[in-house]
Amino acid sequence: MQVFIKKILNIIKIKRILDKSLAIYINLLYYIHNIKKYNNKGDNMLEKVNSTEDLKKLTIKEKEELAEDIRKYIIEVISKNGGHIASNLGVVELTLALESVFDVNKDKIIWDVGHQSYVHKILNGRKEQLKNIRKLGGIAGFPKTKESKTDCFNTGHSSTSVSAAMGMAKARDIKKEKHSLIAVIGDGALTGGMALEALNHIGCTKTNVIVVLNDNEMSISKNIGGINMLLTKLRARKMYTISNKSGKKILDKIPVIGPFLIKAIRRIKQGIKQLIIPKMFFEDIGFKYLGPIDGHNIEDMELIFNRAKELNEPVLIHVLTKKGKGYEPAEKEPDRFHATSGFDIETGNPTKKKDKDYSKVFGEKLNELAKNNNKIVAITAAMKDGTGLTEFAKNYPERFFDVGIAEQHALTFAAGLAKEGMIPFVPIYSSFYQRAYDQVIHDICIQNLPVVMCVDRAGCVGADRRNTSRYI
Ligand SMILES: Cc1ncc(C[n+]2csc(CCOP(=O)(O)OP(=O)(O)O)c2C)c(N)n1
Repeated sequence: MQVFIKKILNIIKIKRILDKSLAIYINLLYYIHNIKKYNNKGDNMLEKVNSTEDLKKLTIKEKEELAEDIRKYIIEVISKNGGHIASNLGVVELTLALESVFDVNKDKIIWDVGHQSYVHKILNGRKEQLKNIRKLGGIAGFPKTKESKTDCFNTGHSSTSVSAAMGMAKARDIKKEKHSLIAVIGDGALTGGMALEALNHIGCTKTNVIVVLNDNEMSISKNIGGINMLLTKLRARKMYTISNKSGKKILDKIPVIGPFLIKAIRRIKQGIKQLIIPKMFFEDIGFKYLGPIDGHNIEDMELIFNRAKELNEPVLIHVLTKKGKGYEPAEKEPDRFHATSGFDIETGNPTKKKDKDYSKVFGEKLNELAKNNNKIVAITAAMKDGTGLTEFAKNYPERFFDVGIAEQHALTFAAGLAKEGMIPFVPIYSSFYQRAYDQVIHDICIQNLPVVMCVDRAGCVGADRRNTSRYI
């Protein structure tokens, strides 16, 4: 009996020692974690990151800090130089997650329009040069293959990324190479016919391309059209959240087996999600649809991108972001901050008063004419404010049409209106009119239809009118 009691006491002693050791081990882990946190406090993460190799070494927490530093830097620079600020603030986490998972030196990321590529430029050798963005001799505001190997395709005009990615993917397959092709396209750019033509091609050929749909519900102004209606339905679905924060925190505290449990639970959740999401538009045209996912949650995005990387089929990842994220004036007025000249950071007000320009005069005159002639209609391809049609849209909503980023459709649509006796006015920046040459010739000129084509920002334009010159 005595021996038995002794044994029990020994077991209790051993258990106590083990408990104490475990407690010391856990405390030690917390201590190391806190020291790390303390050391990082106040540091500028952006100063430490000079490449995507540096980025890949960071923890999620550090990447979140980096995101904030990048935002501050972009706001500082663009408040002086002007530029596409709202779109860039919206893709900070998205860029960090993409360039953490994919290898920019091997994989190819194509930024549609390319106006949102500042974060990519900062991470890929142009942190300092950003200060000279859009200045003579400075770096461009759009991806430029001449600037960096990591800018793998020049963009500027909307809706080209998916076609280019498809072409590059087919070349990869013919050459028997192995890398990922990623097109990052906004919900605005997705209204462009070319993007839909490319999705159609990829889906039916089952080409391994990843399309990241950056959905912020905005083109330059609020996005419109049937595609937007489809996205609204998809947005209403419960967000695809993988990192359940509270559960994860508890599991994280269990040393050794905790992380394994988290991974296992995530896999199960992903499997279930795939089962319960019914077939939908993108799936019906041949894509695996993943999403919607929070475009400001780096950890969730990394998990999804890693998953997409493993799949050998067309994948569309629906990411929800906020245009202007992190800078209040831009969050409140994302359209004004889509592309801005210099502004005061505190108030968001422009530093220079804007002179009355061509578009304003055009808009005022058209308003006046439309008052006495109800056959006058106005069409824009997602550029209501830029082309001076804001007042017209307010005064004559039934005679105003925003067709999305669809210049070709805008012109043939105008031809149809003109054929039936209306007088359509179509103001489009000269740069984007190029999209509709065939429609101008085939549908309007040859049929001699009275469409008034208003070519804005044409010829050699000054610094105030960057739209024509900036792509050169
Ligand atoms: C063919 C063409 N038409 C018009 C434009 C002008 N434009 C530049 S960005 C943009 C809106 C793009 O919206 P989205 O793709 O949703 O990107 P976001 O800025 O919202 O991130 C437009 C209309 C363009 N670049 N190309």
